[in-house]
Amino acid sequence: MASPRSKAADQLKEYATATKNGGALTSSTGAPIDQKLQSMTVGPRGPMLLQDFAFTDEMAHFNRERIPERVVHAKGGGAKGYFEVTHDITKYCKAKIFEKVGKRTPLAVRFSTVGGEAGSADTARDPRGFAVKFYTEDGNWDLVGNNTPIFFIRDPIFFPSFIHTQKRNPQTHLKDPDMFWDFISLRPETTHQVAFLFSDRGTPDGYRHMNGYGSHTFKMVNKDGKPIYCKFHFKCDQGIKNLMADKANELAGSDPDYANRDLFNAISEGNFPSWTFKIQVMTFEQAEKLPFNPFDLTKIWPQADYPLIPVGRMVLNENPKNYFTDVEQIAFAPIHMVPGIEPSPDKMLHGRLYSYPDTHRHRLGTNYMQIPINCPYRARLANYQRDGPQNVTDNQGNAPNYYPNSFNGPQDGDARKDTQPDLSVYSVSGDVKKYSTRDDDNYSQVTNFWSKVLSEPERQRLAENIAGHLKDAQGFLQERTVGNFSQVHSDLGGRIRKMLDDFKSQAKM
Ligand code: HDE
Repeated sequence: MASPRSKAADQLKEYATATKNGGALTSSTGAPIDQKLQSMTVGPRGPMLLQDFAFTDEMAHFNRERIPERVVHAKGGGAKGYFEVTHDITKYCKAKIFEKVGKRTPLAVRFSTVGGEAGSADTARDPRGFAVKFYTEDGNWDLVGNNTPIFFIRDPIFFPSFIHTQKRNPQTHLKDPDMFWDFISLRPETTHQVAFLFSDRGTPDGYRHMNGYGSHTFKMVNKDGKPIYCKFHFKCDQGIKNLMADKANELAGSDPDYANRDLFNAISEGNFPSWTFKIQVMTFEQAEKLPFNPFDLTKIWPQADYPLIPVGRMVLNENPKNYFTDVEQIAFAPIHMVPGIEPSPDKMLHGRLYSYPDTHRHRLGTNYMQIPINCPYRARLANYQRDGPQNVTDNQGNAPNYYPNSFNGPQDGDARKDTQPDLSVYSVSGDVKKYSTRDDDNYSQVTNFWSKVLSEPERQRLAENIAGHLKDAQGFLQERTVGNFSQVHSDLGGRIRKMLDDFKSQAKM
């Protein structure tokens, strides 16, 4: 029996059925091309003529086809859909997206792995990116999160080094367990996220069976200008499903595009994945009294104290028409916020507020916001930015290009006497210095994860997954790492040490 073909496998067949006749082939100038099956030569054996524009036009474009891949999150897949409000949270937030129950806002998402290159396997043990762009009437709001509520580090100054340790050794160009475990064990704030990563949730079964988290603490502001801290959660309606380590490894060889294929097929078959969107909130007074730093990205807010509040639903019901335009060129940035959503003081978030638009200007160019998938098409765009490479708009026509001006150019809220300021007002104080956060309680939430969240088989798999990777690092790194995990729980440290010892005795046999 022939194997059943999926929607993804039949993409070209479906195009042919829908299109019937592709029309005349043209050059990039729109001129019809007479012959595309042979180049133009003097005599049948060559040489070629430079006047063959059908050749030079295409070849020159081909030579420039690649743009830089994302420095992290290079491999990914995307989709489009909508957000629908199911519960009223206007007492917390004035953002237009939450205006009223039943309101729908279009969106685009990109899911990704983190460390691998654009062609790497979807089933790698790695966090998954979970980035959402909401096209609101007040501009685009990007919630650029992961499938984990926490992260490896709590100070952005470590990010480039941390990522280097997840990538390739500068000489061998190989993934290097020494680099990985050296950094992890030198910086014990990584322990929480590493425990999550080596648990079953480190290898989700595709992109449809995982939660998403805004991860950082953000601020929501209501129409009276009152702010409240918040966290964002996308709870997966399909149910959580993870791949066991053996299966994930097998798929890495047999179907490295497993997650992308799964997402594309599910959406084309009308099996639309959805997530329930919830928030946690914390008042400024509660934040003051919290025994730990509420802006520390290596920690969660306990749900018993800060319960999840339902808000809405995200549905993905449309595949990208073109991968490059809709997924490769999509440019998310945590600083793409809208009135009603603001940053908290989280320094990791602040590092990211700078980093993303900067990398987009390198990867996509100065005018990356004009690319259709990034353009805030539901808002009215009016500013004093002009020109730049690859400007493809009307460049705001004949409107004045400086501000302030006396000639009716677009005005800011103050000049318009807008009584609803976009931003909340808050005050901070403190001594300017570089504060070390190395010892800000790296273990107690991980102990809770080990003792109260994981079942016994899950605990055993966590220890096995760690030991199976750590065994390839040098002895002193193994020791330091076991030391850190022993601070989570002596049982976790003990199990890893025992497994490492077993590996050593097996190697001697
Ligand atoms: Fe990112 N991250 N990141 N990150 N991140 C990027 O932006 C960065 C962090 C996340 O599908 C880059 O466009 C810094 C946390 C996702 O296009 C870059 C820091 C979280 C994606 C960048 C972090 C994320 C990225 C690379 C520490 C979850 C993919 C290409 C301060 C809450 C988005 C790009 C997509 C991508 C920087 C940490 C999520 C370099 C500096 C924490 C989902 O700008």
